[in-house]
Amino acid sequence: MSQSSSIEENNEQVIEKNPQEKHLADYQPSDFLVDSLDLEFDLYDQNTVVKATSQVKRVGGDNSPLALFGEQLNLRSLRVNQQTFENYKLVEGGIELVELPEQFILEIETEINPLDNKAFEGLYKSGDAFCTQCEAEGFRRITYYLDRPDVLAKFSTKISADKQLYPSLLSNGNRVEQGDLDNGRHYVKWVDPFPKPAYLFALVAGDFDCLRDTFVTKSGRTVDLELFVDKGNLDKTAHAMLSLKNAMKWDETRFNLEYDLDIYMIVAVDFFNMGAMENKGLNVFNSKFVLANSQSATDQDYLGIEAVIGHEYFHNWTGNRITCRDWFQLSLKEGLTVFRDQEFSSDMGSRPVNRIANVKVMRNHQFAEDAGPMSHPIRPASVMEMNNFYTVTVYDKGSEVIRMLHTLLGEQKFQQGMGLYVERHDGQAVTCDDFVAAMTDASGIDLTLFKRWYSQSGTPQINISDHFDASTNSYQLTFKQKNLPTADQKKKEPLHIPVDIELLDAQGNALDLGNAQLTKVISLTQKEQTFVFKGLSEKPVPCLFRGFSAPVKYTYGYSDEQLLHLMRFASDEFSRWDAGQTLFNKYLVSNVLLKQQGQAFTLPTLFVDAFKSVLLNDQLDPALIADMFEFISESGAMELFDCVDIEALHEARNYIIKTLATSLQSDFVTLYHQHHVAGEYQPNSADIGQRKLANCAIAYIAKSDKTLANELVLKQIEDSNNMTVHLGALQAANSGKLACRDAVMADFDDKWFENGLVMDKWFALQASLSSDSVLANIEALFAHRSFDYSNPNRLRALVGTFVNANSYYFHAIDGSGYRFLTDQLIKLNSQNPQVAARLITPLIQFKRLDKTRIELIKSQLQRLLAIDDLSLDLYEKVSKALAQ
Ligand code: B3K
Ligand code: ZN
Repeated sequence: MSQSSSIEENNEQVIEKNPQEKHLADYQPSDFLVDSLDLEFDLYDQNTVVKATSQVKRVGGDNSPLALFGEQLNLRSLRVNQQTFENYKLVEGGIELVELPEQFILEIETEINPLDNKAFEGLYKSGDAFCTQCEAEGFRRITYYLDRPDVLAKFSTKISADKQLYPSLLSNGNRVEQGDLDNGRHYVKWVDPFPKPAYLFALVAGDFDCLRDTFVTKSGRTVDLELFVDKGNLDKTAHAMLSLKNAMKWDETRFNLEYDLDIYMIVAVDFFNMGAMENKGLNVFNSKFVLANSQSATDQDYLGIEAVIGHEYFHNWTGNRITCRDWFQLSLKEGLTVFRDQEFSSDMGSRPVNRIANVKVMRNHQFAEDAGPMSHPIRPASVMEMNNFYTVTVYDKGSEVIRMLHTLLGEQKFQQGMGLYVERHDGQAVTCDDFVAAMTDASGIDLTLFKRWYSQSGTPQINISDHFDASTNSYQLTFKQKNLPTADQKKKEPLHIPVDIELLDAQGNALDLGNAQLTKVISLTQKEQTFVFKGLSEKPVPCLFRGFSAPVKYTYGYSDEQLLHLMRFASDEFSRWDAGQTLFNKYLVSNVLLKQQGQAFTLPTLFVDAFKSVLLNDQLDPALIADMFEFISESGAMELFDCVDIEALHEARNYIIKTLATSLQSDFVTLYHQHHVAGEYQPNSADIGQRKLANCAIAYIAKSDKTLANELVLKQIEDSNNMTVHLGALQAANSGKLACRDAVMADFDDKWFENGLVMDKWFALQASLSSDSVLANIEALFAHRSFDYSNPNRLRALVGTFVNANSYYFHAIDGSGYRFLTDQLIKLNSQNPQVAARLITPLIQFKRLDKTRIELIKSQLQRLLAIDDLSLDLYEKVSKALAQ
């Protein structure tokens, strides 16, 4: 790959400009618009013919050429106003047409090869079915087109295919025509009445089972709901359908948004790069987020399905009806839609448990991204490969930014803002600025400063100190805000940070913060600010950033006693959990230091007592108790250090967990027996919480009394009537390396080897085994009867779990983990660069490692850089990592 670079002055920052980078600042509206696009597909495995007829008009740029994007296409013919047209040239990434009339009909015929498309972008085959994935820039692999989100056209789609092999021919909108053709073929024509960008186009052809249902909208329209799955999977569709109906109802109730078409279809496919895709009226889903029954899916799978079904459904308004002007605005739809799906899950289930799960994503993944070579604001300013920006920053931090707006405005004003946003922009392609403007105008709240969150990357660090003056009964809280430079941006400004606080007295009661308010949201807007609370008779324990009110790292010199106080008395259950996490992290860091100084690990009695009181608190939701015992991951914990000692971190973390397991063994055993749910499987919050706590307990028992745990595991498997309980036992056997481990793993394999999705759980267990032989096992498992290297789910389960969740072995000092991952990336680079670029993450986030490991990693990155046809997806990440 050839590179050249020039230096450009940009504000005060000197930024090296890579020619392959596209910049937000360079946005130009299109000189041409498309009123309608009529597509005809003649489907064949290796030579599908696509006829695209569009009505195009010039809206700007006097004589500029019409530049259409196109990749991997074989052009068969091109006509303008019914005449063969020759004023075009094929260029890198597309085609350029010149000397065009102001308004014209453009007909393009291309041929494509879906069978050979293993990148799963554009039209491809998933098993026996044809399906598409067009976001972000996949439509250009189907035909030459203005494949950009601000070009909205009315689509119609006619699909012809073999009738026996492909009885279902699906696309966006409403079915308007169908019939038989010669040679055993048939066709269906679809018309989508809503103008849309090409990334929302979808086509599916296959032989499916279908679950049908209906939903009556609040205005009384009946919508047909159709869920297509591979033959034989109908018994795994009920939960997805229920989730869809719940999502439709919830969006009407909470957001006042109603579905618009007469039909909503979801198709589950096995080969899919991500979770799912919100194509208008025809969602395509990774089967992982559709298929579930009690035998094959865990509680977590059920919750994941509810969240993703909700997410894609909510996109119908936040994404489809109102879309993005350009891809830099991705968080406009993704951050907002993640916020909406998080709220949906919280309203359907436990709010604190959901909040904890959201915050874990931030702390275990997003903070590291923000501190690494791919650091970017939620609205990136420059991008090489758009697929690289479907990130935890754009999605999850994006959602945190929306959540802060919600905190600052309150539900009522926030919903007024949403209403105004929809009223103003329905049918348009807009920007994040437009969204914030609607929020500002509806609420009357000035968000000028707040908007920095959209353009500034990095995790703010907030240091908090306090002072109590007994003579004046006043309490001062001082906040210092630090925004360190990141890989993409040197200069930083203070951000507008909402801090939700509560002050607790010695008895654990919340103090009056004025006007009988027991909690309060204060706004930080400067580098340093002090807030004074009057009329307090004692120094309180401050509960800060309740509910994780801002995506920041914060420190306050909490004593152990204060943390214990918060764990007991904070009114916000999230904050109780958070205090437990802070306590854990504090002793994780101190024990790592002890180890480095050659001293023995140690924990104070108070530490164990604090967690014991959690186990004994029968007022707490069992799910929350289980969460209190799930600590920051080893890779997430790297963020707690400037330079991390991998061995010491691993040992210290194990030591603390083992100490809790041993000291609280009898309590875990009691809880285990109390929370074992008998009877029919129900995926409701109460039962889910019980199973979660029982599985947590058995995992801890497996770390203290192996004989007892072995017995319990075998019995649990024998008695289990659902996957959650079965897998919980397996996890305990695997993480505790119990005597029965190999046998129960082999039994599971025998039982489930034909079900790839279930086997992913087994592959993930294999990959997370804490053993010197783990890597050799993984290499051998590539040949396992259930493994398929071209299936992204299998790869994520085996390779992804190892590199992300088995940090200690991934970072082995002999470099074997790094070499292994690089080998896989080289294999994947040409086949599926998108999946490769996702798997590389732990290899580029190396700045907190020691010199030896950094050198080992860099030499692997150099190896990647040297391969002939390195994809832009990998090049962007590798080059940024090496530039660090
Ligand atoms: N919008 C899709 C993601 C597309 C990713 C393209 N690489 C799924 C979602 O966020 O709902
Ligand atoms: Zn989304």
